[in-house]
Amino acid sequence: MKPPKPPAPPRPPGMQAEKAPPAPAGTSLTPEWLRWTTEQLLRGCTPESVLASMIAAGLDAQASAELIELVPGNAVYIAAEGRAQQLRKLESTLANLQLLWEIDPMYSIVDKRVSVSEEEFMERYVRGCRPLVLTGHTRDWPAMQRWSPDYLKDRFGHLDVEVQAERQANPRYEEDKAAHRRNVRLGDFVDQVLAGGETNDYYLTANNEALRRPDFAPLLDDIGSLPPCCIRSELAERSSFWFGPAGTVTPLHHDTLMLFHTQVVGRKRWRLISPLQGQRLYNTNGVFSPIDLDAVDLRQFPLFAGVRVLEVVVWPGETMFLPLGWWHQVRALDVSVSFSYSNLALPIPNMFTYFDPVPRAVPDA
Ligand SMILES: O=C(O)CCC(=O)C(=O)O
Repeated sequence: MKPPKPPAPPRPPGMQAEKAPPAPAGTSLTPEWLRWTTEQLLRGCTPESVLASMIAAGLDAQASAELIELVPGNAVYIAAEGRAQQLRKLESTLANLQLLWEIDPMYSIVDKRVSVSEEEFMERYVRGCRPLVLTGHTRDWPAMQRWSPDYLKDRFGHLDVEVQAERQANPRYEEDKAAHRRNVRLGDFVDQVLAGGETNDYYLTANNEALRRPDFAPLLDDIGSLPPCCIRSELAERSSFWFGPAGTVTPLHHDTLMLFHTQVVGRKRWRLISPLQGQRLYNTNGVFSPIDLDAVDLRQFPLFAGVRVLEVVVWPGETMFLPLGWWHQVRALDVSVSFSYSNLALPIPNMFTYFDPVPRAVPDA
């Protein structure tokens, strides 16, 4: 029997328009304003709040009101509204799934386990999409005894490596990482890290391809037992080496695959947010969120209110497992050497595609 048609879903109540950028007196309603207005209405903001924002920005009240009335009749708007409604439905499903996850009283605790079987790993952590810290499998790693900064300098100090530099001059240092690339002697970089104290200014991150180079290959011989489901023959291809001072911060982002990240020297604090809450993280550029979990501005990012952030400190010898799509912001608490790898054998490809959301540029005044 055909079920009765449910009533049209209500728009999210009280959705307020964003603050519009200031416009000098006499500014006309450029195509950028048309885009801004359309976007606010598609987000479900009330026409009144859109108008109030435009007037507050210095635009003519009559012209703004006319534009707001005109936009919903536009064929492109009508097409986009259908997609926006689908998106809201998806977001509401994800939000409810998240609430189901949060019913678990242990939701906020990141498990630390000495070891897990492949079956349990696959069931509870991969399919269950839960982060995990493994504490036992590195006991046989020669790296744990060897990879001090001094050893790296003695053994590989003459080699060039790519690092990120001058990060503190640019709040978007990861998004603009190409501009921060520098080639330096590893020995000089070790000296800089050991002498420089706590800073986020320089960091040898996974973007370096060191482990793909034959001269760094001996490092891979120092890796012993691997966590469950890892394919050893793919280790060289799918691993990265990290080295930096205390104080480095990798901003809030998600990866496009699942991976392990082992601390060899020093501790890192990981903050983690469920992929089901991604729609509250204002992701408009690639895999990044503009939110800094060390200083969240709820006036700028009101949707973030109530987002659950998990936190765990990963110690030397411990390995973080990052399941599909989990957002993370990572701070080194000490001088840190780490090793990450994504050589997992999974029933699905270890890679998900994502589309860059369109950057929400503000209109030019
Ligand atoms: O250790 C870091 O600074 C960031 C680690 C990270 O984001 C990763 O391995 O995906």
